[in-house]
Amino acid sequence: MPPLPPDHPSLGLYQVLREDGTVDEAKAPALDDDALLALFRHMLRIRLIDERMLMRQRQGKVGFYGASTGQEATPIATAVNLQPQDWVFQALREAVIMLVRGFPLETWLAQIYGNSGDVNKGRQQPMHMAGRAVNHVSWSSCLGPQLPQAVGAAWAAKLRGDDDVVTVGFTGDGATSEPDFHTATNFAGVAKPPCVLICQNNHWAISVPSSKQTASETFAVKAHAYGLPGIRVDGNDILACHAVIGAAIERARAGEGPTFIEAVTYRMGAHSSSDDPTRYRDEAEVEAWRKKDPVLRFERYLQQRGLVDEDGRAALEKELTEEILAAIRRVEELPMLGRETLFDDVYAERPWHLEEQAEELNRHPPAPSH
Ligand SMILES: Cc1ncc(C[n+]2csc(CCOP(=O)(O)OP(=O)(O)O)c2C)c(N)n1
Repeated sequence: MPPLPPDHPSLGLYQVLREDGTVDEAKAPALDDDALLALFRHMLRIRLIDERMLMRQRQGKVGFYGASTGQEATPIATAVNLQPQDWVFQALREAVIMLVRGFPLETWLAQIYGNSGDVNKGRQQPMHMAGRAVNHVSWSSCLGPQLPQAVGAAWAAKLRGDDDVVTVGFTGDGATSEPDFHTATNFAGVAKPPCVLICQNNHWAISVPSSKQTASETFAVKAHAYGLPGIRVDGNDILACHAVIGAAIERARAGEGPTFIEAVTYRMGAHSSSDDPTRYRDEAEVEAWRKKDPVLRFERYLQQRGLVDEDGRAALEKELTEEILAAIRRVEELPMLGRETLFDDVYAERPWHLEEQAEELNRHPPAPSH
């Protein structure tokens, strides 16, 4: 078989927004000014949430945080292309999708605190969000399962005749080395359910660079071996992400099968609040990627279109910061969950052995709070 041409979608890089903020008009998705401004608002909002929550983690208010800084374009472009009946299976850095789909900020933040405002009742690691109201499934923290889950849910929708449902599953570049990636992509190729699988290639899996993760030229090219289209998109270009992910979702909805997308991006901060990236990566590399910052790049474009100026940005940042700080304040006032809730939701009716354990727990006074 002849080699794939170098401009093949799985080897090239689909880009709409150049780094100077100018646009390739022929490829630009048809978005009006309001839609463009909404994208910018979502991007700035999660950027500010990430900043604030990392501070709260350092202040000892929350135990863990995984920021999406530098990677905002892909999840936001996904979210705005979804319909309410669609399902999302996130990895660590896509929780913003819930917010874009209308999940309340306060309830979202409460998951990070694991307090009584958390719909998961404090049973999940922070940032492993779930929200039934927006069809968003919690990440288990094991790398990989969200892909077979997305493929399986899409296949179930197809078997049930729910023809208008699309599922989206996310993975990092590191998690493509897990068996689940191969199982899911193979199954997607064979069963052709209505799903989109997205790899956020942020170049690092904690301290392991993507160059050590695979000998393939790209991650997208792997999809071809499994019989589905693989497309490589500039993950720091929200217009390119919008066009490519939007088309893949539409394709899935039209019954034309799954797509695998590699979004080429960069984790600008630490892997999580438990990580110190200065131990393993070069500051010059971070600096080079900072110049490709997806928020700044999009802002340059909006400035050129006359949609945002310095004052407008400052006003928006002020408004969003006030919203975020007020939500944080309210969430921090919520009580922690009572320990008796430990036994809730395990069974529809509580069996005798859990009843016994709950009674025994009640006989012991609660530990003093710190
Ligand atoms: C099966 C499994 N192995 C190892 C880990 C530990 N671990 C947590 S995150 C991570 C790196 C993930 O990298 P990547 O998939 O590229 O996603 P990113 O965090 O960069 O978004 C590792 C190795 C894990 N959670 N699960």
